Amino acid sequence: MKDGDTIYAFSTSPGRAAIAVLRLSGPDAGGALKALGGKLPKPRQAAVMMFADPRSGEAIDRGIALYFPKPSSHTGEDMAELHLHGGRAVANAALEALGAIPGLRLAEPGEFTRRAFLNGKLDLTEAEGVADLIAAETAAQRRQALRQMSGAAAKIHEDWRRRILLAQARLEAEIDFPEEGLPENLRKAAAAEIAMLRDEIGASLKDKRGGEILREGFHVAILGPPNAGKSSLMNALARREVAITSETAGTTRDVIEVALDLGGYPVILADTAGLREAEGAIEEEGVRRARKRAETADLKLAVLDASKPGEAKALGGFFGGDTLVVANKMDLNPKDGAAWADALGSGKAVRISVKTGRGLDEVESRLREEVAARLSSGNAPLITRARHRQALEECAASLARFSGITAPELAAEELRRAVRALGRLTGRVDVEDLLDVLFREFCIGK
Ligand SMILES: Nc1nc2c(ncn2[C@@H]2O[C@H](COP(=O)(O)OP(=O)(O)OP(=O)(O)O)[C@@H](O)[C@H]2O)c(=O)[nH]1
Ligand SMILES: [Mg+2]
Repeated sequence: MKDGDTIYAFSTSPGRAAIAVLRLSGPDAGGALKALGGKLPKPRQAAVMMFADPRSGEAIDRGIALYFPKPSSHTGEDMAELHLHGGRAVANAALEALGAIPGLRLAEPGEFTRRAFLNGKLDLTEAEGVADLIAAETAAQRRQALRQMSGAAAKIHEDWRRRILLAQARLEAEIDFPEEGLPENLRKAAAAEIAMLRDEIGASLKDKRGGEILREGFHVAILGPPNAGKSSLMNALARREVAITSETAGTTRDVIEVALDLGGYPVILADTAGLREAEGAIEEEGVRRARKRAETADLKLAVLDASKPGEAKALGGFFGGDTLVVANKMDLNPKDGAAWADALGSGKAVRISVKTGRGLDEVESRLREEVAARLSSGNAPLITRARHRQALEECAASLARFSGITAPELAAEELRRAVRALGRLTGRVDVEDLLDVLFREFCIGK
């Protein structure tokens, strides 16, 4: 792979569509567009053109051409766009014609974004924002990705980096010129600045993983005794028959997942096996999986059969915090089962009947509230990936060590480490191993 090559690829998914966009980037992008369209449009102005194969002169399609000379383009290189009709024959003819032009080659997955990154058009978190925006499936995911793509996180990281560098410079002035009578308070100023930064970075780490959960989905595990109506509730919430339900206790064994859009938040519901002393190895494995799911879920949705108060009693110790309790089968006019359900959860249980539909709206709105409370915690979260958290934790740890060190050389070394951790976050340093993995996310339709 050579970065000086001119690359081309469709930016739109393959298959039939009204329009398909073919992009070129590199020194020969303008030349190639001229070869197919006969002329170069004015920079950044759309022009209708007949595109033809330069070898035979045979017409390929009539479409729109755009030309973006460097450096004001997405990649920072000369770029061209051909808006063609989206069909296989047109696409193949255009790709063949471009392939025959010397110096041009098909782009590798993610290569356009990679070039934009290498040319300083976006930092790593902004590039991740682009990938997240393309992958976004709910409104809240879209908002978060758009914010990140627009540089909200990059701006803050860069501000932190600059301030640590300034503190480092102050400290190093003291190390390099100890006898020059530099003001005593240089080190103090550096220490005060770092203390402030520790607070700011510490606050961003205390985000209850909101950004990561929003990106990946909020996991809700449906748990409870066998036959309580867990699978029935999941089907009702999903509005389709995802899981098998039956009057036989122990019907569900595997964990069954379904993705929901709950008021703009992505929620992954997991139905699990009923919790009891299992009958046989398969059910036992199902119960083990249910318990494991309970441990990793962001929220537990406990479903109890309100007509069987004994079951609620037996499960008393299991759920703990982060549990929304639901008392099902209220249509059977239970006596004190619902009261037991109340006792299980921290608040009042939601009384429902999947059979009659009673209370289902309330379950949905309570779920939505729980998710919204976790995911929209005041300030917009900066951290949307484990990679971000790791880098910020390293940075915070270095700053914490800095505050405990008196020898200026060692203190300065901790600041250098902190800067390096932030550099990894934005992609200033140590990115080589990340680039390939990351930019593959931009690969459209492959
Ligand atoms: N009367 C009544 N029956 C219900 C209600 N909800 C579910 N059922 C019935 O209860 C039985 C068990 O429902 P499931 O949804 O399979 O229960 P489950 O909790 O998934 O059971 P396991 O998978 O065996 O743990 C089925 O026969 C359902 O039709 C309800 O609100 N009222
Ligand atoms: Mg079930």
